[in-house]
Amino acid sequence: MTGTGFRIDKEFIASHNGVRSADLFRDYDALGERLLRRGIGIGEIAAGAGALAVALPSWATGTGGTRFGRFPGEGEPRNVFEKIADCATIHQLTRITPRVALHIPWDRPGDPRELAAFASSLGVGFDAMNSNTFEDQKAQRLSYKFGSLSHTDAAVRAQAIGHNLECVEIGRALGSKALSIWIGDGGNFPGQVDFRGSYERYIESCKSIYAGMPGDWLLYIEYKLFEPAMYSTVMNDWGSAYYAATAVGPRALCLVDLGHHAPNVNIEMIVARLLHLGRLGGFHFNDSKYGDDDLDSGSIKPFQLFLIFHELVNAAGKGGTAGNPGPAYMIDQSHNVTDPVESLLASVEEIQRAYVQALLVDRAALAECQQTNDAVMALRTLKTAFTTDVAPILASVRVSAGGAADPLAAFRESGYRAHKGKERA
Ligand code: PSV
Ligand code: MN
Repeated sequence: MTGTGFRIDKEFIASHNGVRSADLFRDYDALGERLLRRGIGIGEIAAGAGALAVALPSWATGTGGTRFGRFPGEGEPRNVFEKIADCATIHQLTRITPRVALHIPWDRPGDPRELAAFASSLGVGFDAMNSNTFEDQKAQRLSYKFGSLSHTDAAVRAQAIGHNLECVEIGRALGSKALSIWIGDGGNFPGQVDFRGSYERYIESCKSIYAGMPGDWLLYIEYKLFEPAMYSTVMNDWGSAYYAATAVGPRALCLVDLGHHAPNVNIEMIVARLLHLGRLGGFHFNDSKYGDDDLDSGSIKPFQLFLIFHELVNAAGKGGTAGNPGPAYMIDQSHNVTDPVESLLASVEEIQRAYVQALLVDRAALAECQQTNDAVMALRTLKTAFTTDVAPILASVRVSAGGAADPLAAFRESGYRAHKGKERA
């Protein structure tokens, strides 16, 4: 088993928190007083904040890149063990990222049991398995150049199905309970792909995968409007994902990757629709300005992130998540110019912030505004929650759970990356 190398120790976190604790208590109490005036008990909100869990993507711990280049930083993880170690560090500082979503084959473990033991020794487990039939691997028999699960050739489809089932097998040994499927299948030119035929073949392939999954596993169907196919994508939008999920089976659900929509699409409304239909599986959080930019969560459209959580909290309160087995929150980002661990720390904080702000919405007041068609006050009700500085709640929840008051600052102060620079030559 690989060693972990440098780890941030508990004493370091305690001293980081120690110098901040007096200010933090004051800020928390002041916020508690302000919230009480709005009829909100800060303790209940803090409990909600602490219960949130966000999965980290194994593939985002190293520098991503674009097709124009990649600029890796010092001390990046060289293998899946080092990626898990980085994810565990993020969990150590934030306390709400206890699981890692693994990508096969990028992070294929030699012995899954060894990896599971290693992860567990660092206090993390595994979330959804992510298959990859959008690239060809060395020694792969048949090419995915013209598709995988929807390919016209049954042999290619069988190979892609086999790969997904292999991901399930690895996931079983790791303690995962879900498989996420995202395909790059589609066409670059009008006429290239038979829209109906390819969609049918995709659904049939998903049915075969589903049939091979254990009975307590979930299948997440991820859609994306374009790229790598530039004209048409087989699994292109939430409606296609929704129908496919219903055709495949009750444990097939839709996965909403925020970057997989055209700019300005009303994603929060898609979330509401999928909740309504009982097929919301989960999220790949990230942010974007133009397309599937994979920027850090909350960096471009924090209000959108808040509105998404508002729909989720709203539905939970109304029992509207029945049929949606607690959406899986995962991050899917590509870090090109930042330290990936820093980007993930910042993203986790933004996701938790948006969730906590959503918990603050005065839902009775909002319902009244909606009933009376008071648009101005409806928006103000949402904005009152969205503009509340909930940082003291986030920090105090982290500190109570043994995490860092300021994860980003703690990470930098710890010298983690410099240590890894030496270890990961
Ligand atoms: C490509 O867009 C992508 O980001 C998909 O969202 C997958 O979830 C991810 O890659 C990893 O396979
Ligand atoms: Mn994704």
